[in-house]
Amino acid sequence: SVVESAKRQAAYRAVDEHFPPHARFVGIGSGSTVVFVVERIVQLGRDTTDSITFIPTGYQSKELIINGGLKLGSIDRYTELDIAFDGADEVDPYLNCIKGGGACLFQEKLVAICAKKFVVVADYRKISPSLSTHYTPGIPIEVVPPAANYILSRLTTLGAVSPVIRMGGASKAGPCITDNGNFIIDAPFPDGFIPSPSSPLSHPHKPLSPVEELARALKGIVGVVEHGIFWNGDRKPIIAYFGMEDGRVE
Ligand code: DER
Repeated sequence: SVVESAKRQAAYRAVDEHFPPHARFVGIGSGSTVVFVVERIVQLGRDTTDSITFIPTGYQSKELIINGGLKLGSIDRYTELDIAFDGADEVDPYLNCIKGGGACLFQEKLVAICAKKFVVVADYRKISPSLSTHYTPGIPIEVVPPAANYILSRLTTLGAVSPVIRMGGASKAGPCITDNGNFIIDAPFPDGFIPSPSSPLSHPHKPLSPVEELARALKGIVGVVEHGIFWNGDRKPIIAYFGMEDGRVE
């Protein structure tokens, strides 16, 4: 399909252009686009990959690494990674992202923050003028289950519209349970966030962008483990590759 080839194009270009020749530790994200990242890395051949340890961001990612015949490591052992590749659910013009559609955002963010370089790969559907306008479930938030209902009420006061606990759907009765044993709340902010450059930590007095304001507020709510807003400001720049409908990669 057009979307599948767009994912593959983005993933292949990202690996071709950013895979460090002497990498030792590489983070592998979750979702369907990162599948093509692993596919491309495997194509580099064992002479290249045998000296590298690959760090997963959850059970699906772990399976990807194992099935690719790649050496599996873990983030609790290796916390300084050369690079991490991952997908995203929505990316604004400043490369602020919403992640968590696959409910893996906690380990994804942990691996991303430990990587010298964080590369997002996505198809054209993820490009958005303002976060939470195209990805309508809104911001995924990992929460400790007993706090879920309290957090739902706090999110409403922060402007979320009908936030919900993500259910397991056809694959599981009751709430979705993350790889860390927590719930996910999806918090829609239909008005979106004014896209703006992130304020690097080096300029703490620079006013925070609206999405950063919310990110900080979310972390202040008792019971919130982590949220799916990834932005440039908190660390090294995010690099993004988008597979377009016409086959181009941007
Ligand atoms: O949960 C996430 O953030 C994943 O990276 C995922 O949502 C990316 O989506 P994809 O399956 O379209 O790559």
